[in-house]
Amino acid sequence: MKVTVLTGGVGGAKLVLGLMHSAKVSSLTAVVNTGDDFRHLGLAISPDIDTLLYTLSGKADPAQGWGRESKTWSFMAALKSLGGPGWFNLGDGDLGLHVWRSARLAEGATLSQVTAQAARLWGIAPVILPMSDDPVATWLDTEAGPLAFQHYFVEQQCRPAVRAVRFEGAAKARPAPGVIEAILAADAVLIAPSNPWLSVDPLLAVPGIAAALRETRAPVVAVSPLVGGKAVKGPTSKMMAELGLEPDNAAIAAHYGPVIDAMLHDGSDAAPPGLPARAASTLMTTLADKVRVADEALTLAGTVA
Ligand code: FO1
Repeated sequence: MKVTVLTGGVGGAKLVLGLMHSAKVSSLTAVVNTGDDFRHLGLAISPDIDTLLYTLSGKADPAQGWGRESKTWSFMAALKSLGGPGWFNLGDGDLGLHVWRSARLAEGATLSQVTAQAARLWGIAPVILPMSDDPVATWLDTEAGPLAFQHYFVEQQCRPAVRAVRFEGAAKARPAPGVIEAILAADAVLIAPSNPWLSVDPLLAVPGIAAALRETRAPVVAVSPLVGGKAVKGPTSKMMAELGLEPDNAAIAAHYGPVIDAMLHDGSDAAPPGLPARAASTLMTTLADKVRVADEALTLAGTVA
């Protein structure tokens, strides 16, 4: 089965890893959120692409999910000793990717090209596509004023109440080469259990992507990020409350609207009304869990095809 998955963040990378190991999947394309991307200390950081590259090549730090395993922190210690910013942690091993990417972009390569090159060099078989090669930046309007995504997520630890989320540059961004084709040519399209408002909406804000999801003949299945009314990681349910929504699958399904055809959700939560749905245990701790959740989502896709 040819599968395309829209993903962002740590939860999304777990599902993509499960899909990569699923016997049902013959070819896999991951379209990745780049709204979290930013320039930090002159470096081009693409956190969700980094997380996927590390996860699929077996390099991810297993405890935190992001960043490279076996970290040493000499760079951060030196930076802090000079009064440099210490809120965003770059392990010594992570710097290799960030410095290399920044140099390749400065030479004129696109983010798609740099990402494909890293995937090839690290032996990753699935195709990894940024949602766009054009800059898109997620901003949050909060009770503490406007915050760029990483300042909200990492520096402020998601504390300020969110009033609105916006994606700067999205209206003018073009889908990266291959994104629309991967959605239209798939047998099944999945939306990973990433935060719908922070990690999936940036993808849907790039002109052409939501239209392709509506147009594709493939069933589009969202995997809910909720387990027992809460996200496994991150601020999804807190944000939903701040936006005046119930933290449930009905609100998530309503948010995605006509873009999705079905939802896989955890058995501890109610199904969204009026939408084909399947309940399963969606907690992805072991590799076997990840493959099982991937297979459950594809089984559901098969029933709505
Ligand atoms: N997440 C954190 O919570 N703290 C960090 O210091 C941090 C550093 C970091 C460096 C490189 C990178 O690729 C990701 C990093 N992340 C960090 C994760 C990042 O904030 C992601 O955007 C979130 O996990 C949301 O997807």
